Amino acid sequence: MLALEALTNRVGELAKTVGVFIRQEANHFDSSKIEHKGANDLVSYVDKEAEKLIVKGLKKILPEAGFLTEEGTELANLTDLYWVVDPLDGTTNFLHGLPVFSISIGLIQNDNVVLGVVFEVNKAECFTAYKGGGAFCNQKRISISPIKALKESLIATGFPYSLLDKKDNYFEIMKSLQVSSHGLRRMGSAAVDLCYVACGRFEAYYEFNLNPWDVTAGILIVQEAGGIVTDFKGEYTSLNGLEILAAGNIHQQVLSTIQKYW
Ligand code: 2AM
Ligand code: CA
Repeated sequence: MLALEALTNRVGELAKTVGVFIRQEANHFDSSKIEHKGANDLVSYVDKEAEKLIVKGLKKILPEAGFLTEEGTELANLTDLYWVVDPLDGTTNFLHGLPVFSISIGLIQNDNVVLGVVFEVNKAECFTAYKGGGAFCNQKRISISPIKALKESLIATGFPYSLLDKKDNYFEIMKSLQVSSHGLRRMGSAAVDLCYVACGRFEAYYEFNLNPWDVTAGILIVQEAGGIVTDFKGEYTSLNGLEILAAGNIHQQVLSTIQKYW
């Protein structure tokens, strides 16, 4: 049996330490240091260095676990116990000097997320959860928004980088939700979007075509805060991030809108 509470605390401390590094680098970052992984897919030495620090720390905390990491510091090793790491979620914000970016670390045991930590660097908010233990922000218990009406809700989304043949469908969903809610927000860090659903700042968040490291930790944090996370069919989402809808009480209302146009 993993001692999940103690593990979560140690991972939270690690994320905060690496967050200090990222924040320092943010103060003197210049755009000549940006590399392109693909169109719109940016990375810097900060992502890579932060990932090395995280992997080193996690190996000390739980030597037997494998890794799935965005920058590939470790070869993917998806055994019955592995970490899923995004060292910098919201890289585009970071590179443009915008404030919303985070570290996201999840732990998967036998295909279930059992631990999630998201550290939002600029507000220094550490969101944590472990399976069955509730969700927390800086050690204080958090829960989803009590709001039940779509028209009183604030909804987060992203603009997917690859829309394939779904571009018009996606914009129809956005149009519909925009006029029937308090509005839409596009923060640029999926991990932060999920945590903001968990603590009730957003009533819902949906996106398409993400990667596992963007969503793994945040999914558990939403669930432990009382929220629902599904794909666009309304079924439990596997952790690939391809379709994700996370919400509290308005889950069914947003799902219906998505399904009308998807
Ligand atoms: P990243 O910053 O770690 O790359 C923003 O809506 C979300 O999309 C972020 O979580 C961001 O993660 C992710 N993202 C950024 N570029 C992407 C790309 N080219 N393909 C898929 N997801 C991307
Ligand atoms: Ca990243």
